[in-house]
Amino acid sequence: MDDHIPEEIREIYNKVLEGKRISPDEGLELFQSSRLGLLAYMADSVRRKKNGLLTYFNRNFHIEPTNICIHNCAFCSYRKPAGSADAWNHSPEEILDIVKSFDDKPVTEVHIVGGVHPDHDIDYYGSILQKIKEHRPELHIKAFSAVELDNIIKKSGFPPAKGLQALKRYGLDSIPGGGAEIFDEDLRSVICPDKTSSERWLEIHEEAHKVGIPSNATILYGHMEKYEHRIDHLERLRKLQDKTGGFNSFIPLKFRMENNKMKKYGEVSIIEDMKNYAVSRIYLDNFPHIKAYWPALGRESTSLALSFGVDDVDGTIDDTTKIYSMAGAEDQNPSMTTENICKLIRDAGYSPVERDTLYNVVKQW
Ligand code: V47
Repeated sequence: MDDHIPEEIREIYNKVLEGKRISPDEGLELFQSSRLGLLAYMADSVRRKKNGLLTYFNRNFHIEPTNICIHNCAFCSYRKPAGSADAWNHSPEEILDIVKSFDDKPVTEVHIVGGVHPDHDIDYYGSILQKIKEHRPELHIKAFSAVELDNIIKKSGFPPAKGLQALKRYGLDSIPGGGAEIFDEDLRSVICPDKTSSERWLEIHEEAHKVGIPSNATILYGHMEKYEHRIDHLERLRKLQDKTGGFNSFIPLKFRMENNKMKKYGEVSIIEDMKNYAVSRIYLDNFPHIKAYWPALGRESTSLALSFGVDDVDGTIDDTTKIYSMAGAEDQNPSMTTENICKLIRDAGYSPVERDTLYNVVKQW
């Protein structure tokens, strides 16, 4: 194999196979390399050292409390103005009713994320958490992106650690990775100008980790960013993970272009998707898991991504999220049975494992 490795990446290839960390310049070199098979081989070797052939999924559902939002991100297809016919804003009681509709299903996680409604505060979020925990204490609540948390913590007047501790007492178990978008400040000022800064996003995750709340991280890629911006994003995450160790998984989110103001950038190819998974796996040597979020990526690409470093495909979802169907993803009603997910994983040559949110094994399928 070594004879076929181009000179410019031979050193990087050796480093990756020896389990050594690569530098930002080396990460950039990998993005610029067009040798997709080689990237797959390197990323797969990193994933095998960490997770063998195991590929994780869980049984989960989403609740989106509102699609009304004080922010107006250019990539968002989901936000609606308050008062419009298709805007919604659920009360904590209505959210509990949605949770109750899953009483007869063996779900282990509810993922709650939505717009930043001007009226929501820490009491509203606390009430949601408390009601769910009273009703179904063992259900893991992965809730509220750092952008939602930023808003309610500011409103409460608490320092981040105190606000997060309060939410933890109400029942917050972990934080999803949304709102990271792309950390570069210049790009952020174009695609989500008035939103939580990168520094604040990282601060909230750091404080969460310190008070014992684990989290995920995302990147929104495939729009106007350059490879340098992706590496900068990965580097900021890798540094924070060195400090706290609180991230579970990294989730690259492919930009989908329908019904939003960024359609002019189009969507990147499947080659670019796979390259992005592979470089993410190789670069983030301190992240235990890389997730392909199938409702955003599509099922076939998700299956393929398993050969490019991905070891997690998220969950069954049960048709409970609208964020990606509105942005043009193939699955307009995203839902997979456990059998569908296991087949998708086996077809790619890997072994399906049902996990809980914190990657404890529920069942090896
Ligand atoms: O932050 C919004 C993205 C995110 C578009 O932690 C878009 O397990 C592409 O964070 N094209 C929210 N992406 C979803 C999210 C998430 C999803 C799955 C699992 C986890 C986890 C977290 O969705 C937003 C934004 O980056 N997004 N619009 C779009 N048009």
